[in-house]
Amino acid sequence: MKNLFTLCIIHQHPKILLGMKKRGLGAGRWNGFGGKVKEGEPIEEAVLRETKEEVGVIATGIERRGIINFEFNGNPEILEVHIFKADNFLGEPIESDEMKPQWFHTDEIPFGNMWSDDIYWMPLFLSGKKFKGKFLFGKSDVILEYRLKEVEEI
Ligand code: 6U4
Repeated sequence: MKNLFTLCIIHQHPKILLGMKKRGLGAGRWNGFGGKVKEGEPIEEAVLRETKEEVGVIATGIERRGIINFEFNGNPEILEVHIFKADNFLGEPIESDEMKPQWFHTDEIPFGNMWSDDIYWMPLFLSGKKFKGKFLFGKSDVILEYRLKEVEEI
């Protein structure tokens, strides 16, 4: 079974906007904004909807940069996460029930308190590359296996 998710990172060099996830999948970690794509919903609409819901802004200049499949050992569900970059936004970031936003300098990204795969693909993301990959997690989100490659088109 495959479920589609979005992840939006607002990148205004040298800073990125992340949110501390307050509940649900990935609670207690910094992450971009996003969530499950609804049945029949275009992915580009889903990423804008979730970003608005979670941080109160309308992301602009969005571009799809990565697709990563995540699997958890012993669980047949695959999370296919589409990662977008937004270079601007309308409105002001505000805290929601789900996320507390904060800007981070790209040299001070809190990888120790993020999903453990982020440190692998974030350098590609920050340098403007497109990428595809797959991560298999074991217990406590330890990475058992991964593949990650830069691609020309996504
Ligand atoms: P609700 O509470 O209904 O909005 P739902 O929409 O199902 O939840 P949510 O918001 O918890 O999902 O979305 C999970 C978010 O975490 C998505 O933006 C995708 C992201 N995500 C999932 N696995 C990830 C991983 N391994 N690394 C990462 N982000 C991940 O950086």
